[in-house]
Amino acid sequence: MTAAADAKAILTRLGVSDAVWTGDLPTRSPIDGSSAGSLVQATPDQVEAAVARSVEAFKAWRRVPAPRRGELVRLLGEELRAAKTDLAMLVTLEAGKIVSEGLGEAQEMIDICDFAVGLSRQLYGLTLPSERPGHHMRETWQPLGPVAVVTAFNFPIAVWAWNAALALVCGDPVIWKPSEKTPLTALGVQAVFERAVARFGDAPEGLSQLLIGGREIGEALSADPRAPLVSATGSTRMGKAVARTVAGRLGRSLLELGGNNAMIVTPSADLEMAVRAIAFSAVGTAGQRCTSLRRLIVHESVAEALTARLVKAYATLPVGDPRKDGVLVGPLIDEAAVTGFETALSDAVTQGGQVLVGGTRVEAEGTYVTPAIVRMPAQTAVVEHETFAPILYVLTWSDFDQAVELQNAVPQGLSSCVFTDSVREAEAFLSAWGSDCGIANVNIGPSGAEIGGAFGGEKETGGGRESGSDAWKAYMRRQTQTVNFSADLPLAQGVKFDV
Ligand code: UN1
Repeated sequence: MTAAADAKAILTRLGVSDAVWTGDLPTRSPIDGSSAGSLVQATPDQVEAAVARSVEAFKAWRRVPAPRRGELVRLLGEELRAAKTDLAMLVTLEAGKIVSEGLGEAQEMIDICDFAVGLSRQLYGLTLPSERPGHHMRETWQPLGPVAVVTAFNFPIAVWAWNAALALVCGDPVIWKPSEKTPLTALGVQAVFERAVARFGDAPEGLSQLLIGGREIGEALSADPRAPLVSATGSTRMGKAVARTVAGRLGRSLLELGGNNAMIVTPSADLEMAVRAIAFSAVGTAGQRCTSLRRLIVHESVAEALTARLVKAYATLPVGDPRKDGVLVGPLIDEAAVTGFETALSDAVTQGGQVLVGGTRVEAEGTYVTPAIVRMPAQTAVVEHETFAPILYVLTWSDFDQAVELQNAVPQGLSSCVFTDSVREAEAFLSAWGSDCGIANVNIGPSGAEIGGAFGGEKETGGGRESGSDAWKAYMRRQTQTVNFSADLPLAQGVKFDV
């Protein structure tokens, strides 16, 4: 069976109707290039109707007590557990992740549901002392309204869950526009969501809607004032377009865009551990995570030893069908990604780079390449750019402050890490003058964050924070409330206004 046929069979098992296959959005598995057909896309009228339905759903959902809203997310978590292997396999078949990473992504959905269930009994505000006698002030978090969620191909389901689980407990309906490269996993998730809704019983219709299609859907949602929040994950170019449109109507956007993540390796680093961390973060998901390691900034005294070990490890990396046991590197998402990989490598060489290992297309059906390590003389233009493919640029340093400066001297600011046994270096890296990224790690790679922390980054990464900690606040509106329980009407700041 082709990968596409496998994916179609899973969708049928999850209860997705065959009617979805009667459209013109082509689908394709990067594993073997196979297609199971083309999908129906949402028309502009359907997008309009979905937003209208979401507005109605909001009117009902915001009245449901938050812990009861949490019950829906608890059921969603149960349904996701039951469907975990099917959804994970869809991720493998459609996005090309190895089985363990597909399962990890499905687990990330389950984890955020658990988090959101607990959150549904918190959503805490503040009480504040009023300067006026017999008055009471408090700060409350209220539901915001329909949330438009635009997701990327590389985490085709977890990022929806980060947004949806929080939005739903916060009292907001969701309208989901998945990447046109991964609509099948979205259809699978939507079917699982509908199961949770059926078990919940009295959820309003259209609490989470799926709109399959191209960028014009994202554009319509970004422009629509009925969606107070647009949460978008993808390229910096896309994010800037969303930000402009949403800002034009003074809406809120939550952006999670490109990363150009680095690891600083110091002389005291445990190189054995560093090699393992580098391999997972630079090569895992075929270098197609926002958090993938792209720059290795290594002290000159250990550069030779470390690169020699890495080259050895890369030389035997199992690249191939991600369904097979032992394979660690699946395909790139499509032909355009292979072209991007090849162009970046030839630019790197033009800019003085030396390819130490990998960097070639694998002759096979599907879009496979061998992960590359490139030694660079300096942080040239190609290194400052995020290429969504497994290319690791190696730069060297002699002074720690210089290494941190180099790390921070790129337009993106998502994730970062240092490998060191020195408390001074570790704490300096985590200090106000250290890493400028949203995520900073010590002795672990830059990728594979847990859901409990806020996820996102600075500068061209977009500034948004999703997932754990208090990221939920982006999905609510803050209200300052003052209640007068006295029989007088004193004014603030001592103002007198007697009529
Ligand atoms: C992404 O690449 O868009 O930290 C998200 C990680 C994953 C999420 C990545 N938990 O690598």
